[in-house]
Amino acid sequence: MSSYVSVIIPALNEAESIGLVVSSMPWELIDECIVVDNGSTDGTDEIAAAAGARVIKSPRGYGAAMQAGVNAALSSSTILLCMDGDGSDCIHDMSRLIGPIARNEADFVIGSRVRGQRDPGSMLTSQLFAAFLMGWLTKIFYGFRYTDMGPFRAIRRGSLEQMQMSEMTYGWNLEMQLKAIQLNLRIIEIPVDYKRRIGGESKVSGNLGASVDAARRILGVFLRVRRGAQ
Ligand SMILES: Nc1nc2c(ncn2[C@@H]2O[C@H](COP(=O)(O)OP(=O)(O)O)[C@@H](O)[C@H]2O)c(=O)[nH]1
Ligand SMILES: [Mg+2]
Repeated sequence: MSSYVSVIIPALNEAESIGLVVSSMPWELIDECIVVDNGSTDGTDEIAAAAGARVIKSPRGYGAAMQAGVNAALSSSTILLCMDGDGSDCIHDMSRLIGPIARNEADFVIGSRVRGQRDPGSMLTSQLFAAFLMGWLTKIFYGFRYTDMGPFRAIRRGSLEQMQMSEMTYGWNLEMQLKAIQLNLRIIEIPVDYKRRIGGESKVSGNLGASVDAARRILGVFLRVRRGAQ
């Protein structure tokens, strides 16, 4: 069975990187590239469109952007690949994320930056610690060991739809990981390389207020999914 792949990239004020990210898409592997913008003021949307992306708008928030991208994917697409728009994720890892799903060996393939080659300074110590803590808690409470909550990942579209995602902020990634365990999906974690952002500013890890909010959301997701609430 052949697969159709939709790439989904959330992008908020990523004018310095989004053009390069979109124009490096491996079109032999993917069928569409959706960039989800919500209020960029630096022309991110126009640059992304000029580089070949389909640009859509979404309500505020990282998870809301991801969900809007999922909803907008072509009806024919069977695999969704998520990545960031700041140039941190490496295109050369994409086929290893998509391959196991296309070959029907997995339903969810998550890239672990912790296990890959990282540019110095690309991940903060606080992010490494959060990834370790979450991996440990997930092992204890769910019986599966993740080593990262990274954004670079591929999932079977039908599996994501089953999850009925509800987290609209930075907890979206973890919600997907926990629900993947709960749904008994075939999960594979692979090492992926990680670079420093090409330009612009971090909206999450490099921003103290946003990091504290993200940590709070992530913990909230952990407790909520654990209780079985939506
Ligand atoms: N559309 C949209 N994209 C977002 C939002 N917040 C972050 N992003 C994008 O999500 C990706 C990850 O954000 P980033 O600032 O790099 O987070 P960091 O890697 O943790 O520092 C980037 O492509 C951002 O442009 C948001 O509220 N809306
Ligand atoms: Mg980033």
